[in-house]
Amino acid sequence: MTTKLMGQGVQRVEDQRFLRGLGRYVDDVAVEQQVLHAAVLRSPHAHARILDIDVADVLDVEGVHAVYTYDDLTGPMAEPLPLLIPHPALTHGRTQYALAKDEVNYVGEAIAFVVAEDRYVAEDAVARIRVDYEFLPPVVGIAAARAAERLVHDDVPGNVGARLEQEVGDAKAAIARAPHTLSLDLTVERSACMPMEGRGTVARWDPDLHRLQVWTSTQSSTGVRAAVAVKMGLGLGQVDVVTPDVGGGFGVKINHPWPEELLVPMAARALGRTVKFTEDRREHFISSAHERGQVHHIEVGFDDDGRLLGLDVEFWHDHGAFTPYGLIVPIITSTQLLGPYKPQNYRVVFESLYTNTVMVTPYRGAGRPQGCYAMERTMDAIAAYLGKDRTEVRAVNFIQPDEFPYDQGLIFQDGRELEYDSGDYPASLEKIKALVGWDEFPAFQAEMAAQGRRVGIGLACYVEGTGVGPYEGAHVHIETSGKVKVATGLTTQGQGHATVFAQLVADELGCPFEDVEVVTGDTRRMPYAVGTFASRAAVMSGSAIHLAAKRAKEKVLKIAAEALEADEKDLQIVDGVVSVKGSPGTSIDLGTVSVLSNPLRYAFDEASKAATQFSVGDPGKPPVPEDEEPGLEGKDFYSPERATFASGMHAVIVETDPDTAEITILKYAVVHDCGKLINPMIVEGQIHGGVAQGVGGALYERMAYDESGQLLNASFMDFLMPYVTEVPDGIDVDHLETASPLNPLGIKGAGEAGVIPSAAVFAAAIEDAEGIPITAMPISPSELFTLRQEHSS
Ligand code: MCN
Repeated sequence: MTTKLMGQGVQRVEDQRFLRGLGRYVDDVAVEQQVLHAAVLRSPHAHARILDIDVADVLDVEGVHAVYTYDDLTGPMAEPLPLLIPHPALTHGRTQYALAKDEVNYVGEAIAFVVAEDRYVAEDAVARIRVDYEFLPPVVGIAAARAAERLVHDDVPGNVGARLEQEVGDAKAAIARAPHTLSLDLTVERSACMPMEGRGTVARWDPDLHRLQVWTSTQSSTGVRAAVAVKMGLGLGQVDVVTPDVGGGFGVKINHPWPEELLVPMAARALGRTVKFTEDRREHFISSAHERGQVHHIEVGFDDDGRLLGLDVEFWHDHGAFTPYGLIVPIITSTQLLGPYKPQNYRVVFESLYTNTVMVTPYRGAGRPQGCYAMERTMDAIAAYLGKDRTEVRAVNFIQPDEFPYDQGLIFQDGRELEYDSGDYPASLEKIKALVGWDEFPAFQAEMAAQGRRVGIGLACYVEGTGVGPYEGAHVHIETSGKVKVATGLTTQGQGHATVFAQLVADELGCPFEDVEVVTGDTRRMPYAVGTFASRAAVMSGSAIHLAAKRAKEKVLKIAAEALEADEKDLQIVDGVVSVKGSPGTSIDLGTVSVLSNPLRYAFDEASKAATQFSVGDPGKPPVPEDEEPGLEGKDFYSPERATFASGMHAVIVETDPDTAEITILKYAVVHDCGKLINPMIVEGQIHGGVAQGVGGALYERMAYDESGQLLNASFMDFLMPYVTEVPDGIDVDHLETASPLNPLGIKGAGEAGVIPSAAVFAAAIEDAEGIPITAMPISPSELFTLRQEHSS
């Protein structure tokens, strides 16, 4: 028997291509001479009324083909962009127009769209557009939004887009009765992901077929297709969206559609030419999306052991100028903040606030990093207050392995109760303590202190609802060559999907791994799909692919049984050959079974695996068993009952320089439980990538807005990202595999885990090294330096 590939660290099939520069991104498609290029005029002001736009000078520029402003938009294109995830509490949801109408609400908002022979001409033409503005006072930051002395949207009182409260038990009463209480104020600054490839879209209109072909760098091809069809008054069947390689998404590319994803197809149809837009880095900073910015106030009551008796959390979420993704980020914070713990009484209330800054959409981790930070800092504060070990306080609050499924009593975005399916938090804690050397650390700290060096250790725990629905599908097709083509509608941004999905197909079908080719993000191949976000591909597409391969296998066995005159039950498939068990000579390969499944009987050349000629076969005999359709394929969809809960714990040891406040990572350890692993090497890669991103979020990255709403660090010269020199050399990862009972393979998601506990774990470690409370993240060396001075004075 062939060895099962699930669970093995199979090398990524994608890497050869990527490492040799053969990746094919949106900017690489449709590069023929005739392509027209687009550039966007963006608002230089955070808040202003548009009095007049003068484009008279633009069309005179040689090489300019068109210029569009709001007044040129018609029909659905002139309506606001869709609010993708509405929520009843979002009483004042607002989305932007593809091109600003009457008013601009953040620096970077698109005002005009120019299409020209090349990008240089387009940019020059943009510079000739004159706009008359009436300046309006901007609202920047959570404090200004709460003060509500100025409004972002005239018709949104107090700048409050939504207020949502949930309560389990009676938190305030429990806190009032508790033997010990604490209160904390914790801030996380706004930040954003920085994919190597920015946003980009190409569109071509076929006037004969009345079809639109779009290539776009997205996390949801089907989402873009739906938006383009709706906005351009086309049928879904008239729009094909292909997502080639994507150089990173991290959440920012799930916002479907971006204005440019609509304007490019609109211009392509109007001009009858292929049109392309590629975002530059400054545009990414000021006109894509940000996240993270939240301020939290926490009241907690606990007993002598640190057991949570009541937890009352209020937080304020900076939503930016618009709410395309509804309340998804703060709802995730509010419902997954509790992590692996079971407070007996919990109240959470948040306000989602408008500010004149770039809008917020989910960024890897999506609200969980903030929630984890709030909860874990509370745990650390309780331990410090009681003089207990931080791990002990956590352990007494864990949901125990025999308590699953565990219902926290909270309602998620979809209106359903949030229930954790499985986990083993005590076992994770033991593993992380061993991995980081928790018990040995105090001796090391004392030894270092004797040398005048400051070291600290931090630990943080989290859970992550992964693999959300509603569905994902897969199509498995065995070709006459014996090769297997697998199509899934979701897109891929570097997660190694082509490898893991091939592993699953090879396992189920019994074909060689090398014979499986995975196609993603092409609406022509899989028109019904949702997309890649919320760490859902492994659970959703993995399950759908497993089920589709199972169907294909059933069909293979039926046809082969007839061809081999054997009973299906006696057949096995090994290395792409179906044979009778115990009689290996009686066999037929998958390619030949595929030939047999076709009503047009091909004469097949075994050596070249090519069809040489065909006939219609025996007209009196159906090509496949009576209850089967022709063709050797399997298709299936998977729709989960609810999200499956992955979990994990991170620990870090840092050293802080007593003079310069430089923060050095001495050790970083991760214990992660994403259920059954498909490919541990890929999961570890995902975790390493997440940790690197988390290091950036915890120590360096913030969006530095000034009071007028200008983003002062909108370039890589000023926005600090960690380089390889700042990311720990060895990130030790250990796995726990608590199978999910919710899907056929027992898997849970892993793609966001690495980034969730970063702010929490670094704040804890720096606090331990310095002995001063860390309540605002990120914390760079200069901020640590200032904190020290404040504390010593
Ligand atoms: N996996 C596995 N076994 C499991 C769980 C996962 O082998 N039990 C594998 C999966 O098969 C997949 C990878 O690990 O190859 C991540 O799986 P999953 O958790 O399902 O996450 P998705 O594939 O849905 O990816 C989305 C997730 C998110 S939400 C963001 S944001 C993110 C991330 O993945 N953006 C990324 N990782 C990224 N990695 C790269 N390189 N680029 C991005 O933009």
